[in-house]
Amino acid sequence: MASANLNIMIKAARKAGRSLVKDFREVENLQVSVKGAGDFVSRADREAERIIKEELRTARPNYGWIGEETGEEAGEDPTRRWIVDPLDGTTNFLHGLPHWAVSIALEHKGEIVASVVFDAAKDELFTAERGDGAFLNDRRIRVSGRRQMIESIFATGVPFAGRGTLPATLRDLSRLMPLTAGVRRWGAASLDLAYVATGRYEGYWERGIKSWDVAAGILLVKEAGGFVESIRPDQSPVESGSIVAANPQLFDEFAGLVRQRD
Ligand code: LIP
Repeated sequence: MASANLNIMIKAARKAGRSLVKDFREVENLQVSVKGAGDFVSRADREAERIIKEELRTARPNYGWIGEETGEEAGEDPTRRWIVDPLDGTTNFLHGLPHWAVSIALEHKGEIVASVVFDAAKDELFTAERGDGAFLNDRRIRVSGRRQMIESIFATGVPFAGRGTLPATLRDLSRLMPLTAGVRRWGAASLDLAYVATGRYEGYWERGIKSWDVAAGILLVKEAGGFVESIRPDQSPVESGSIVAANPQLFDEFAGLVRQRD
């Protein structure tokens, strides 16, 4: 049984998802004008955040907030805040690729306690609450049971336009690709974590990532039986800007490779 807070989050994610699906159908028509499409998607993104904020704020006016588009706002209750990415996978959305999601997490005293990642284009709703397991459309999910790197698929994000973390990511790729069944780069961190939680792939890592991209997905992986840490082991995976997640059988080997310095 979902808690009241999770139900509020699901309602907000579905409402924003409906608005985004409508806009996504328009994107193809706008591809002729790249600037037009870019502006349109920024508006769609901001509108989705507005919808989510209105829903969550109406239901829980005293919680804090951090959202990709509107930044951080303290709440009367300093122990609870929403961490929201209204449109994770913006570049995919802009290019008409149906791989993007609404991501909403609830943090309480520094811990993520409830999560929703909603892939509205595929109608896949991933949810989790601390201690209650993780679900895809109400069906319980588990991380994969694979034990061999060579049979396993891993996902990452490659920084666009050669941002600062590109050399480290290329080093990771050259180390991992010969040892695995493949590396995927699908462009939506929240879904990468949701896919680790469902066992679609065995692990995911990324550098240069924001809290709103990963907060919800982190709880999905943990509640599905997986491990998640920052690439720097002493830091928080939500806040540190780097993340490594995998099933328990492969976590140490995989994280060891990602953490290796040369
Ligand atoms: C994106 C991520 C993607 C990552 C990008 C970016 P956005 O989020 O989910 O996987 O590689 O750097 O952060 O900007 O689409 O919400």
